Amino acid sequence: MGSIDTGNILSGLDIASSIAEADDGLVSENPATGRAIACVRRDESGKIETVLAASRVAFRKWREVPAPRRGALVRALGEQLRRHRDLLGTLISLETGKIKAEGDGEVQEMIDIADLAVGLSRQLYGNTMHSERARHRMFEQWHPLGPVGVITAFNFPAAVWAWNAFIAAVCGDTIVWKPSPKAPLTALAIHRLACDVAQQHGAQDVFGLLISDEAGVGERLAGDPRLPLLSFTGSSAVGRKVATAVASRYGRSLLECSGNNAVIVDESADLDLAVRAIIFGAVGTAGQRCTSTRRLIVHESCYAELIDRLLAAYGQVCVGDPLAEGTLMGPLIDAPARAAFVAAVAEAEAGGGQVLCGGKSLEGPGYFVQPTLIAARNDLPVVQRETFGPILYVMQYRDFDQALAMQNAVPQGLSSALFTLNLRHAESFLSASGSDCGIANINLGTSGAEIGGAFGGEKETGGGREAGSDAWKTYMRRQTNTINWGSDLPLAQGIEFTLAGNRNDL
Ligand code: UN1
Repeated sequence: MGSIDTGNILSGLDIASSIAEADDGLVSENPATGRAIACVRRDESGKIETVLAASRVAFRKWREVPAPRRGALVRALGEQLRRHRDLLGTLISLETGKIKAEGDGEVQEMIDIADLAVGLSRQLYGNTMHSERARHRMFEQWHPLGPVGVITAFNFPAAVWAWNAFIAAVCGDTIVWKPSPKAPLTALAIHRLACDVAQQHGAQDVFGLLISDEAGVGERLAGDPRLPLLSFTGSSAVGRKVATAVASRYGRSLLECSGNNAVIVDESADLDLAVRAIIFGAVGTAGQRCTSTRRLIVHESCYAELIDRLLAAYGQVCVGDPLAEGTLMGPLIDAPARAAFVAAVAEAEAGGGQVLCGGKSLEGPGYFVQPTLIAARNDLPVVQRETFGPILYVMQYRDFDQALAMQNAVPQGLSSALFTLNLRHAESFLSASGSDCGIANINLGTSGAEIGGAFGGEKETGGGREAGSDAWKTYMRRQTNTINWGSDLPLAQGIEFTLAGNRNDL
């Protein structure tokens, strides 16, 4: 870590001047050392008003810019991200503790969604329908929605903003971003790049930013009718409050909340594939993805072998400096996250769970813990919850239907995976009575989705869909148009509506 020159990174990303000199700013901490990286100016609560007002003014202009030209701005921003991929990837790694390859991967995810959004800017298609009335034409249009609030979490401090911001921008919306107060430097760096590009395209204030650790800021955004859409990534508990507040003002919310993702391994599975996918899913990002693998449901015939192989693999996971080569797992984000990990292990043990490996937090600076396997029942309360850490609960099953039922028997519904070479199991897993999750994979893990598909999940995950496919529709308002180009006024459903005494020609 000593070899990393933070000053160079901050100046390379042109945010050195945004760092507060005073000590009373928001501290960005390096979770690998527990030490401050820098102190960032907090936005005072008055700034919310300024940012929202500016976003509204910018929206009036931005919505009139042709969509392909809006796409040109996003393309330029994608180019900037390509140029800054290494620096930004390092900053993400430094600030969140994810390993450098994953920090870089997150920037790549931004670049990918930029490419998708640019293409989309020429494809915001509406349907045309055949009218039942003669000389009538009927069609739908998708119009920009307005300023979109985007509240993101620490674990994907960059990519999730890009999923929202790039799609929203080509849709003609402006964006007000409240990043996690645990990753303010990444937010500043991205915002800096975005504002520079927006400025060059005459699109000031399309991208707004609010850096704050006050709980009230999120609530204010949720309650503000100037944000017709609020995209929220975080826990289901907070998501429920956001959804309620937004719904009570007839706003739209896009929720991406907790996951409790399972991998099922059946008796026909290719265990080489399964072991690799499980390790990436459960240990990658120190188990701090919403898509992280949290439960492993294994057929009794291969349970012993798979556990043996996992134990061997877990023993080789190098935990340490996220920026050092060879490290596979960095620290948890902060002391409360580490405490939650320790508490979850204790709760699982108290409930009859058996720690097969790991289970401890590590001494020394930083918030490191051990990658952990626990044999535990699916219905234990701690197994039913999402703990953001590298804990994988393992369990056995006998019949495939039982495995499916176990996989679905949690309150969350984000991601799921089945390892099988059995066609019937695979199709059954993907069928209407199979996995109840927003994401269901065969022979690959629960995490690491590509941006081309719609991303999100059901039940307490919140039902939102971000990124690819037709997720863009959430960022626009649909208008159905009918034009009568004839000289009669026929009514739909063949209704006759004639004034008494008049000729029947209405
Ligand atoms: C998240 O953890 O909030 O599928 C997003 C994945 C990543 C995104 C995770 N592409 O794991």
